[in-house]
Amino acid sequence: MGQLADILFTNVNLATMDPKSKIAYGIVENATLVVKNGLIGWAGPAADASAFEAQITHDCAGAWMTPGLIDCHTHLVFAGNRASEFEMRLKGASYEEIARAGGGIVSTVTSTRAASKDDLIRDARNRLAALKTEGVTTVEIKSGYGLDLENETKMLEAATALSGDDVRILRTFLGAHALPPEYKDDGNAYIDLVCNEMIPAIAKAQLMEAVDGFCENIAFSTDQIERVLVAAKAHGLPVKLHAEQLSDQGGSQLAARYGAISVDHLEFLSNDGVDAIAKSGTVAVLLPGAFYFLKETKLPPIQLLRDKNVPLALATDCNPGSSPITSPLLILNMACTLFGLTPEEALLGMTLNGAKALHMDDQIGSIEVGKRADLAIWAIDHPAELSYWMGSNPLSARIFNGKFAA
Ligand code: DI6
Ligand code: FE
Repeated sequence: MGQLADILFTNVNLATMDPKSKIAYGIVENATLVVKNGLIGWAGPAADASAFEAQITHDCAGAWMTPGLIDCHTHLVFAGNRASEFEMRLKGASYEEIARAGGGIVSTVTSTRAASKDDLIRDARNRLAALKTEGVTTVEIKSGYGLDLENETKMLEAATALSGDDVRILRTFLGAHALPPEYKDDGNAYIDLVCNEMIPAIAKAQLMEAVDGFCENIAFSTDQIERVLVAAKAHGLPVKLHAEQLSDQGGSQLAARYGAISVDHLEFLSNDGVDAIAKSGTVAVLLPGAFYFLKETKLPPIQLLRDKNVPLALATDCNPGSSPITSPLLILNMACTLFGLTPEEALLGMTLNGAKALHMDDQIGSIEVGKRADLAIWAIDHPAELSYWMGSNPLSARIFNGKFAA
């Protein structure tokens, strides 16, 4: 009798994204993969596989398997939409002008505050379904459209309710996203609320895995953000930062000093900023969807980041203002066409480096023995196709925690 397995995948080509592999994409052709107890039990060339006896044997008929995709930066929970601002921008108004005139993030805050938790869950579930349809198995969801304890809690509870037996959700508290109308002209008082009331209460309720902020002219200064990072650290929480999206504020250097797991956006990242995050081991999360939708022209310093070996992750940044995008495959394509990533770098950005941006790379993000069996099977002839097709979806199956998931 062979070794027992839960699922045996045969006749499959693997893009393992295993960092130990010397081969592009960590490719193993004509492979076998074994799932046991929700984990990857064995993976390698079929010729090397010993006899396995499985409850389910799935003949992949030459299809490709990758790690399940990871969307490490989203604002998936929100109410309403901002199509009218899209129209205003097309008539010449800028994202910053709209924000300063009381639209932008604050308009989504108004609709999110008015929505019930069930409304938020229902709308976000549709967007989550779209992500899953394209092979996503892990999603990070930020708060940041409540901007008071009650509504930030409601958002994070909605995010919690979305996690289930077919997807992994990680929650990030983004109280320092924008200044709520009731604190107009008093950013410091709002940051007091974030640090002294919201972070302690949300930490106590165990509703977040990390803390984020928006360091920008139209949001919070480095001094204000530093107080948020200090409060997060005091609660033992890892930090991330929206940095250098519309201007260079030095947010990345600040985040690096606090050992941030990621800094995100980075179009205006300076050489000093690159040096700082390279030293702190911080992941650079690139968000080409927001770059595209805001018609930005300044590119993140990709070559410098590569030269300094900064891990590059990619995400949809799904949100109603700057990136109303629920297609991770489109993001892979945009990363290549707009930012010049190779298809291999792009896939790494939505697998292993996405996992790194969530401090989860010991458990997910690559096909390696002992990691969670979060997998995607694709009807393609080469993994570069994942970045190549636009508007078609070659996913043929998604496996979450060792089980076939819809
Ligand atoms: N930067 C972004 O691109 C999103 N948040 C942020 O800090 C935009 C959020 C929005 O416009 O609703
Ligand atoms: Fe964002």
